[in-house]
Amino acid sequence: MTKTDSIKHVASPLARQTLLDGDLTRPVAGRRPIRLLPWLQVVKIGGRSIMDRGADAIIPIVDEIRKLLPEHRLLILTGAGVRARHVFGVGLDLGLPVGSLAPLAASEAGQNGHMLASLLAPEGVSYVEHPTIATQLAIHLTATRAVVGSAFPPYHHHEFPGARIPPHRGDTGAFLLADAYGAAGLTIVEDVDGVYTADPKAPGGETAQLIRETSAAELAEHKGPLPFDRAMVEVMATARHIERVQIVNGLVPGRLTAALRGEHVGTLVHTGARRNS
Ligand code: GWN
Ligand code: ATP
Repeated sequence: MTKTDSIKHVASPLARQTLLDGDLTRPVAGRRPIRLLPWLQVVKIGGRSIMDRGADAIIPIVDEIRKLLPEHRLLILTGAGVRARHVFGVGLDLGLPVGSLAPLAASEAGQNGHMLASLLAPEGVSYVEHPTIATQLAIHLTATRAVVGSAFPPYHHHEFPGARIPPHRGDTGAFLLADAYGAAGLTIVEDVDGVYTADPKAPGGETAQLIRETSAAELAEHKGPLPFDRAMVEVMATARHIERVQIVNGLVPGRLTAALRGEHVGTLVHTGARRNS
């Protein structure tokens, strides 16, 4: 056999079949992926719920994160907040497609990240860009205890066109990263104690009950609003590593610290991922 022939016939278990038939690909592609950063803790800080409140909410969180650094290696991701709501309003009025609105909102999430990282700079924490999160997180988190980034996934004009408001926002982006890296956990920091039966801040919300523990499957059936992206609930169903996410109130000192120590201090949402499956 000539050298050219042997190159043409590179052995590959997927070489002779369509990738569209799940029965054929499952023996090769059905295995659980490895955990790339099993020591990583991902923390999503709400844009509207925390960052938009300014110093009153941000400074205590920064103090808490500072004290957590010796215990954990953190990827801190910030959501977008009210400026993104404004840009959605103007953009929708102008008739812009969802793929044009997605990066506009994403840049607001980035702005919040830049501000948070500046406050943590004395601790050696910096904002890192999307490409750095994608390919150089390990080296950065070996050099320092935490980095900050934008929670938005960089879908841009690849955003799904089903809705006019980009469905994949900060919570979805944070979950996708945590699961892709096989992180130790994901904690979502909001301005409520967790998921309630209805929005506790809406009119009539005083009767809403806190749900201490639930699952993505149950939330998929929940008709009312949730304190995070609905798209995250969909992604949770097919998660590979992250078995549960905790939603905590970042306005109450100590809740984030307790959550990262494995305590149940907010709402636990179980995903579709199963240990050893
Ligand atoms: O700009 O604050 O990363 O980390 O989705 O893309 O819209 O970009 O279009 O590395 O690639 O505004 O410039 O901006 O927030 O996303 O970044 O400062 O190409 O570091 O240049 O995937 O930060 O930014 O907004 O995250 O979420 O230059 Mo920003 Mo965001 Mo910076 Mo990033 Mo988008 Mo880049 Mo990007 Mo764009
Ligand atoms: P972003 O990071 O995208 O800016 P965020 O995560 O900071 O957003 P919101 O998207 O505003 O914040 O979500 C938090 C809010 O969700 C809470 O302040 C609460 O009023 C509202 N909410 C709606 N439904 C519920 C619910 N079922 N349980 C708890 N809070 C809810």
